[in-house]
Formats: sequence, structure tokens, C-alpha cells
Amino acid sequence: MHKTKNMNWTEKDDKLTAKLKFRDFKQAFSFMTSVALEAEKMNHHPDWNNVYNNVHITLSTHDEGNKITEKDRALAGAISKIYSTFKLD
Ligand code: H2B
Repeated sequence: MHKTKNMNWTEKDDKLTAKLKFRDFKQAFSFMTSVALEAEKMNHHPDWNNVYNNVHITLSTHDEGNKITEKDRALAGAISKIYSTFKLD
């Protein structure tokens, strides 16, 4: 069984954040597409930034004054699950 990616969430300033690196832009954008579809289903969306193979994610609930809520924890869990399907480089 091949090893897969594992991500770490950091909780800081009322936000959950994670910095992810991929093999290349195609892998990063493929990941973002999967996350986008899941976020749309959950009606909860990440603030994020992509520079080539790097994706930085920030989660907070805007409707609750930009605080971390269960919606952010649920989305973080869904994102971790998607990330774990990507092979290590
Ligand atoms: N995403 C996040 N991260 N926070 C929200 O408060 C939020 C959201 N609210 N996605 C949703 C959409 C809301 O704006 C819509 C109108 O349901």
C-alpha cells in the first residue's frame, strides 16, 4: 500500500489554517476542484490561495463574525479526507 498525504490544521486567531504542497500545479488544482465540489455540497467555503503547487487554506465562518464553528471543523475533516487520497511525491 502506498503512503498518502497527511495534513495538519493549525488553530490561530479564530481560524483553522493549513499549508499544502503538491507535486505540481495540476495536482494542486485537481485537489482544489474536489474540495470546491465538496464545499458547495456543504454550503461552506474555504478562503484559499494557490501559487503553483502550494495551496494555503483558511477556514472560519463569516456569518458568525469570522469565528471557528462546527461547519469549519466539518469542512476541515472533508478536506483532510480528500488530501489523503493524493499520493506522496
Ligand atoms: N462559507 C464560510 N466559510 N462561511 C460562511 O459563513 C459561509 C460560507 N456562509 N459559505 C454561506 C456560504 C452563506 O454565505 C450562504 C449565503 O449560505
